Amino acid sequence: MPTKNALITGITGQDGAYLAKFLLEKGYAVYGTYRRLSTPNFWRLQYLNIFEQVVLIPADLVDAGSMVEAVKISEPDEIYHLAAQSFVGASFEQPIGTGEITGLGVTRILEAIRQINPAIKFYQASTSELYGNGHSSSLTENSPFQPSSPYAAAKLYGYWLTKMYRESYKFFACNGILFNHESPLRGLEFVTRKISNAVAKISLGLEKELHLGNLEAKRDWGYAPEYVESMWRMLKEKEPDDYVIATNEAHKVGEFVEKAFDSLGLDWQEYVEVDKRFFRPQDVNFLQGDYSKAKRKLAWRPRVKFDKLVERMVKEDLERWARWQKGERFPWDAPNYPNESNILTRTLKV
Ligand code: NAP
Ligand code: F7E
Repeated sequence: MPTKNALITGITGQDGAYLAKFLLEKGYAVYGTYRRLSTPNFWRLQYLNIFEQVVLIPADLVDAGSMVEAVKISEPDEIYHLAAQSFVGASFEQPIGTGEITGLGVTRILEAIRQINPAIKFYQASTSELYGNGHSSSLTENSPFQPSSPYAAAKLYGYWLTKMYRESYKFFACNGILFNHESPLRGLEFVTRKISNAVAKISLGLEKELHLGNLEAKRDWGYAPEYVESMWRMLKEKEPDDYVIATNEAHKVGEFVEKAFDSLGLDWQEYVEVDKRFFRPQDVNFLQGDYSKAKRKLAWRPRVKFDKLVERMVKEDLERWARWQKGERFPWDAPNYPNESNILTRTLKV
């Protein structure tokens, strides 16, 4: 018999799928919200072999009633609020939609909790993007926020609402300020997976070049399966609080590129083109997180660091494309993903 019910919003995303697997292994009954799309997006749950073990509830963050319904149906002890329009680049294209989903969506679920059962523990997926530009040293829970994109501004709203419900209504509500975390389940539009997928295809002769934007930006990249465990640990504490989750190392996008090509014996300079379509109206140049508080209070620390992460992502994409070439078919996003060369947007003009 499961001991507890967990509701994960955004169970079809990278973190949602890993967290679902983690919580199932802990004995939870796992419920997850998903959006109705013209083509279902369950590949990550299938890839992790957990699709049959979770209960799916259709809900959209812009539809308050559907969120209330999800909370009523699942009767959760814990809610992990991961659903969001999570792509920073797209938030410049769709700033209003991003505000509705990534910002106001948080209030919709907090209100559902307040009305149905204020004792539910709540995790909010906050982000290192809150810090924005203007920093050059490792960031802590006390560093100032200066959001530099519509995504970051929407997340800042969600961060404060979470804190506000904690203080006003005594909710057990935590902000996890997670720095970038990646994996073979990462969406293909994010730079790490875009690189690992392209490197794998290039090495097998399936692709000739890779177009990228700002190679100078530095990010603190960790491994997603480890980061979802920190979410659970936060909700296990006696008191609700906010925590930075990071590796305390920053690397340039260019370093990721070089390391990824290098891992398959290729020279990146022969394949990579800098393309102005992939620059943002404003980019965050440096992000590095100090996870001392999480280490001290949650006994959490990162294990997979930069080199291992790059190698792991390239290796898995290479194996997938090799299986694909042999005719094997399995749940996977890459074969259906368009070459970004034919995507035009306001900020990504040719
Ligand atoms: P992700 O892969 O992009 O997943 C986002 C999830 O949100 C997907 O399940 C998506 O559904 C769902 N979603 C999007 N719009 C929705 C809507 N209107 N209604 C309901 N669901 C909606 O993101 P992730 O990398 O797992 O990240 C999880 C959370 O952590 C996000 O809130 C993200 O902003 C935040 N975060 C991520 C990182 C990171 O480095 N990964 C770091 C800090 C914070 P579909 O599958 O239908 O698209
Ligand atoms: O960009 C640069 C880009 O899109 C990383 C989300 O999970 O982490 C993520 O946001 C860097 C940026 O992630 C390309 O300009 C260069 O400097 O992989 P990204 P992100 O913007 O850091 C945070 C913590 C979140 O909360 C978000 O939800 O890479 N870059 N060339 C590129 N980025 C992309 N996507 N594509 C390029 O071609």
